[in-house]
Amino acid sequence: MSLYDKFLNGSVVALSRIITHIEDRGDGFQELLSRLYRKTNGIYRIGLTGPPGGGKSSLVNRLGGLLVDQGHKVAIVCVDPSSPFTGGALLGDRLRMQDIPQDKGVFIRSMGSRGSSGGLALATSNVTVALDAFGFDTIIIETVGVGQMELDIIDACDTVVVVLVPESGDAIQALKAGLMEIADVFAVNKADRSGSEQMVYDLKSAMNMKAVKAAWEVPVVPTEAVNNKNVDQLLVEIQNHQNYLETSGHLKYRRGHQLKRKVEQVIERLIKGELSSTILTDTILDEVAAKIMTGEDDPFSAGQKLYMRFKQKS
Ligand SMILES: Nc1nc2c(ncn2[C@@H]2O[C@H](COP(=O)(O)OP(=O)(O)O)[C@@H](O)[C@H]2O)c(=O)[nH]1
Ligand SMILES: [Mg+2]
Repeated sequence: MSLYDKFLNGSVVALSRIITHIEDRGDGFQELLSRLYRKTNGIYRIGLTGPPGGGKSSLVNRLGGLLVDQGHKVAIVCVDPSSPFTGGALLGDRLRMQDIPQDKGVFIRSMGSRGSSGGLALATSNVTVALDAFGFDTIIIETVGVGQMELDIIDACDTVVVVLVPESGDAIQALKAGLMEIADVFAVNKADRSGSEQMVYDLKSAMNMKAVKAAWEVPVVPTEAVNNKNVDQLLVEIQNHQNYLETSGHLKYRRGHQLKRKVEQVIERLIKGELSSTILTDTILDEVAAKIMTGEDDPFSAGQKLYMRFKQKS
């Protein structure tokens, strides 16, 4: 039986191997993705982001358990751009997620920077295609919210949960990182700590100050992931948002936007690959830089000439 047939038969081992193959951009992975894409059912994507240490993994763990109890087939993907590790969940996350029993069928995968240089967002959405085709109906994507790359990943989610903690400066940091704009739901985790009520109040005020009132009012939910307090309420708000997306027609709009981005990313990646195998090789670039240094050439006309060479070849 081929790997693909085993995958179709529900083998988790085959799923893992297919994901690795996609991440490594192994032979024929594009064709494989096309085939898988035709098997997808529109998996619901929940994204959790926020500063490190806020309790995202702990919340994901609880949310995953609650979703399974509701009868969902859940996959969890932890994206850590700073980590070179790919594959099984990172040790720390695995410990925090250990109370999701394996027999509950939650699939956990972590993704690091390995094998997806410059394309972690694309790699994540490719992995989502495989999970969707496999039959999961809900995916939770956790990523640290600090940079553009992470925002790109979160941009591909249907419901975005921004996780903050009641610490001075956390809200400001979130504002700076552009997390306020992308939040569909706020979780103020570590609500057992002082200052959480103030934080909830501040976030609600900030949301109310928005110039344009949106049809969806962003809820702010205090949670205690460690004590499993109010995480069910967080899930209620996530699912309210899901209902809102479906009934308002926004889901179709978001998915359309995501697909446009996806096609863009596929093309960008193809062109980038072609560039680095034709005109952007180390040898060529070394040569050009040397010429610029001796004054024989300048970066602008050198770039233009290389570009013309590339166009003639393609
Ligand atoms: N006091 C308190 N600690 C928490 C809570 N939730 C998570 N933590 C702890 O915060 C630390 C970071 O949690 P983690 O889930 O790894 O955060 P992440 O980096 O955002 O994924 C861990 O030591 C957790 O046990 C909470 O509600 N209250
Ligand atoms: Mg984490």
